[in-house]
Amino acid sequence: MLKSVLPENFLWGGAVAAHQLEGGWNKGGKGVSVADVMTAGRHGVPRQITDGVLEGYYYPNHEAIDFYSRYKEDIKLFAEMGFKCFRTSIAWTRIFPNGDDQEPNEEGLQFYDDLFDELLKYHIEPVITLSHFELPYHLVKKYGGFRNRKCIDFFVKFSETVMKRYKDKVKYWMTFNEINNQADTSMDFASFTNSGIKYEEGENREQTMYQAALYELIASAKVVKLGHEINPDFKIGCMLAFVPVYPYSCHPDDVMFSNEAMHNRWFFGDVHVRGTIPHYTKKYWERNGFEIEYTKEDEQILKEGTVDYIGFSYYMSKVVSAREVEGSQPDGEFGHTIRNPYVQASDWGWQIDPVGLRYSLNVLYERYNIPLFIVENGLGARDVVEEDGTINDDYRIQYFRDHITEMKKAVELDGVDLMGYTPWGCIDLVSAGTGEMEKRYGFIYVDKDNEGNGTLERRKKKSFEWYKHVIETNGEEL
Ligand code: P53
Repeated sequence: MLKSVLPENFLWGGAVAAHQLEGGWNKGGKGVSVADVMTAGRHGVPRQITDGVLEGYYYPNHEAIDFYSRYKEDIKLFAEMGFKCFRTSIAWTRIFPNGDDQEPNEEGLQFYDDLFDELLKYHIEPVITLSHFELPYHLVKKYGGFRNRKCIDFFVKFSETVMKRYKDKVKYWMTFNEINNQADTSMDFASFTNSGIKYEEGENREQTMYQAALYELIASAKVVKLGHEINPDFKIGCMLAFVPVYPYSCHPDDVMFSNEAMHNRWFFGDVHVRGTIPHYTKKYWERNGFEIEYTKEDEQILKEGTVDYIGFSYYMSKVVSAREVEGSQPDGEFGHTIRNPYVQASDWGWQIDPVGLRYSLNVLYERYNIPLFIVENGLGARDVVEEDGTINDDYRIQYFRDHITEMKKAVELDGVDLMGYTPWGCIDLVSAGTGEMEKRYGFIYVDKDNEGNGTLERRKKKSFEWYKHVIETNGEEL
């Protein structure tokens, strides 16, 4: 064995989410989730959210890649790559089809028992997200999603049910996937997928967002506390979408502006890790006259339910300026962003910035000093199947090589405590943002297109053998 920079027990693997690959949307007693009422969009064209499942629309998550019936075959391929862990989520609607049901659905519980057994057969550790854009649609219709405090209890009940059931099979958990996406209130997508919220005409979106987010943070804290009681060995983390925001220039106003912009990320991390609502957020609420409801008891729970580690996704960085400058483009979250001239972007406009990963690992670890886990990273790209059936995704290999190199520097040179690395969409799946199949991330190709045509056949890409070797050498040979 080569001497390596990364710890021996480093969790190499891959990441997915139930709704993006399972399919079987109405099988085994599963209820309708928010993902089941979203149509396909594409770059620049948002996914439509329909009022329930309607005739005449194409819903890409309904079948997805049919992992629901093919998971044994797929896990075998993950095992062949040498995965130490596999990150997926539990579809809430398989367990509580409506979200407010009295009793859980045994068939759904059994499905995940079988899935986890299959992983453990190959010594692959399941890493489980409790809520990954999969809220029961019934909770949207009846309660208005997480704008309603009742959703705290529904989430806690769901989490308690699965944590008890799988307490000897699953050790690593995360509560809410990319909980901070909703900070961008300009997109209907983020509030709907995070919190099951459809904004109403004229409502103060930001106030609603903060209220829902706080309820989720309280729910998360309750689950962390409860989880540790169920099994003291559990490691329970949060999950942040970490998109660092750089200042456009050394103009002090730009530097200050980027600092303020980062509050959209830190708020969520600060509550999860420090257990208190940060001073800048309280001031922001006050200045804007937001009335956010929470009790003394909630504050106590936040303190008692701080997370064990920070799971985060890293795909890109952004650039902001306090002024309109050349190359500014409108951005819902910050008014406008600027195209970074020093980095390339993907076909979907995501700026590829490997150094930004090392930067992110540093700022997160400096701020919080608890273990970090990169639970998503990767390149969404169009792949071509050659005449001979091969898929030569050298661009993807290059992306991973560059990011893993920077990740290793953060560990070796900067001393960051890093638990593992799970590239996103290790098998091609439905894009969350656009609903496309052809925004591919996988080491494994799935024969299916944006309209839903294809055999669903699986095929190894060139990156498959490459990643296998990376794991074999614990990241030494890239
Ligand atoms: P897609 C926005 C920004 C960063 C990550 O995204 C994001 C999003 C939402 O689209 O989502 C995460 O599929 C998310 C996954 C998602 C993945 O990144 O839009 O946790 O569910 O698939 C990639 O290319």
